[in-house]
Amino acid sequence: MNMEEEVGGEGRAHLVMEGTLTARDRVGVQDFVLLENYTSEAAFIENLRRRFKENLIYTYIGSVLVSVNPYKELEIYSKAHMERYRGVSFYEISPHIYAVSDNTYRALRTERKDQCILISGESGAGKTEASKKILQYYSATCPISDNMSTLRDRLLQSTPVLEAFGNAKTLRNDNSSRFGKYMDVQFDFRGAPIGGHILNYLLENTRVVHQNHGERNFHIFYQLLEGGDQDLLSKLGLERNALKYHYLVKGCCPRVSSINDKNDWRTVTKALAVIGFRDEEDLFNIIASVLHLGNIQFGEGQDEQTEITTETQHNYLSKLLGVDGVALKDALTHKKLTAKGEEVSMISPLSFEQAVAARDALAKAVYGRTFTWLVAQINKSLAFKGSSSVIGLLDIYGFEVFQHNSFEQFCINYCNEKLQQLFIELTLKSEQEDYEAEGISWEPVKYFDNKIICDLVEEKHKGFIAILDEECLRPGESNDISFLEKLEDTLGGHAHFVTHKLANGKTRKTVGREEFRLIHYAGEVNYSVSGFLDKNNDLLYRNLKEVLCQSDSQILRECFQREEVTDQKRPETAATQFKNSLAKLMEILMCKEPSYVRCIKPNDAKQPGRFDEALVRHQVKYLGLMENLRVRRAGFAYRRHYQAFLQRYKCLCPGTWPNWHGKLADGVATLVQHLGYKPEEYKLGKTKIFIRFPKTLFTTEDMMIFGSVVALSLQTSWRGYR
Ligand code: AD9
Ligand code: MG
Repeated sequence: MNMEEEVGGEGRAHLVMEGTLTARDRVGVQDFVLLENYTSEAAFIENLRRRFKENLIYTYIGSVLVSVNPYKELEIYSKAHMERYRGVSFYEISPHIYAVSDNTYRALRTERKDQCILISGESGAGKTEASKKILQYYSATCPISDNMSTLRDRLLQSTPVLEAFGNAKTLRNDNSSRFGKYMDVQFDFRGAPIGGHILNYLLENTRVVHQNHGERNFHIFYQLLEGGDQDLLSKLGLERNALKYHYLVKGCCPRVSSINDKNDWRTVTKALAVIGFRDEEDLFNIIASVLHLGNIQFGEGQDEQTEITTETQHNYLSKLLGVDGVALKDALTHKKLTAKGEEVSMISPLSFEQAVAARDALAKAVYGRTFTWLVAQINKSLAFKGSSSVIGLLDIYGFEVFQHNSFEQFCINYCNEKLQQLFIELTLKSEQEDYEAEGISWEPVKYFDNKIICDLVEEKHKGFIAILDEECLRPGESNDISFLEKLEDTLGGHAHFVTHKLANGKTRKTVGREEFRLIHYAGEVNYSVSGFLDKNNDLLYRNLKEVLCQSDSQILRECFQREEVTDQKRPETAATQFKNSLAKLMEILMCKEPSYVRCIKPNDAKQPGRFDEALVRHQVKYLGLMENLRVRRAGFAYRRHYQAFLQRYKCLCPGTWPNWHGKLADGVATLVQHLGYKPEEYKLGKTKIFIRFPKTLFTTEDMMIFGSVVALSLQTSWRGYR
């Protein structure tokens, strides 16, 4: 039983109880801005720990929700809980993901401004679960427009489909999202969901051909093999045994105890039907073709040329891809050399290693593009054209710092720099606007503006990505090390870029010779430069693209379009594509009112009840939570509308009790004078009182609790807290 139930299941009572000293000692404060020692990381973590032990997994920093993964089912997501949060003011009731959902929805309705909820945190922290809970909340509590119940089902069913194709078992999470996701939910003028749109980011498609020990490929492969009926498998030339497929055995764990692939297959095929999917056969052909591709082997043939030695696999492969077998064979073992700007020149045979790389590049491209195609199909089925207001949900990878960091971590951490910038701009801006609107003078907050790091990465011509792209333009002449040297030449001396070379000619021991370090807003990260060029380049040979754009498969023809082959322009590099899609995302988010959910993983063992302080401290740092709190506390800890403040505390002052008939501002002034507030403790704005220190509020709150007015106070409302 958690604290809420202990105090009678009434959130308001819970808050009041949390206001008392004894309860506060036990369950901590429900809003970090109430911490006396708000600059202390230790106090912050202790507050999280206390609450976690009491199953209170949610805590606020102002309006930011911090969520700690309980790794067990808590009885806090029922329909009754949803009802409890519906239409209730944010601070009136204990922190919850439903409070954020509801508050965002009401802001959309009343302020008529598009909203977004940004969910971040490291792998396994609970981002995807949080976003599902938000969607469930909306689908359970929002009105339904005429004929729109199917839309609601489609919105919900898009999740299992995307998870099947985009999630995988990793060491950190049995259901890890291997792509970033931004989803718009559209609402009509009555507040009913009427449409949706999904943007996907940076699918980790190297997983298609390689998995680390203890990890799996994307779920869909195992689901198909376990759940697909025998007729289907025979048609696809597949055996019901994951161990037979090279692409599925690299991580040595085809089965996972927490996953039931057979059941999940049923869920996914049903979900595809709900979404109105008609190309299932084509889609499963492609999934099967990737498995056959993995089993294609090469050997040495006549004239010492590389050739395919697995004829049966090749036959299945060309049939499933809907392409000419001879042409495919040719394209897997040869490459077309094109002189600058001209059409064909020479066909050159590939070495064994090159053929293996070409095969893997094809598998990654086929899978990756099919995933993007799938997102486009879901979007078609959710599409609504007409005027609507929008709540966006962003479920995207948090800051990543591993023992070994590479191109993927670089992209992810760059993304987090951009989100931090957005946070600073939007939060500080709205704080400032609030003070200005209320006519309150205040000291501007000093904070670290990470624009300098974003510029370092994305500046035209001399930024990190520009240098990387330039090196990719010199195939044969450049490699990862020459790229590192170029970085040193251009960025050396920048306050946020470091290599092993010190200015005095000596060597820095903490950065390897093939590494560089970026000093991110959240801390330092060393990246190994190895693989940067390959990962940034589009490695799929042109002749393979040519074969695929002539496929019989409708899906593949949409994924590999003729213009790509005929167009002489170089395709955009991975980093530039990512940079551009992030810029678009920032534009989308910038014009919305943001809410934040910061997720924390309490232990690496995925176990309930365990709170590993060192691990949590690491995340508090990389999520920038202390900085969040500092910004939030820089001005005034609390602000409340006069009416709400008077309503709650008027009983503490004979001058305002039982009713104040004059101006609200005068009533509040009378009240705080009576309570002995010192001038430096508060300010009176146009419509709100601003309280600088939490202690002031606690003292007042304690007077309410310990005085003879408990019963009365429980009936009064606590609205308009901010
Ligand atoms: V990743 O970056 O996609 O690898 P997420 O998305 O942050 O990661 P996810 O939401 O998938 O993590 O949560 C991981 C697991 O933690 C889930 O599969 C659940 O088993 C567990 N979890 C997360 N949140 C909750 C919760 N609120 N209640 C119960 C939870 N279990
Ligand atoms: Mg996830």
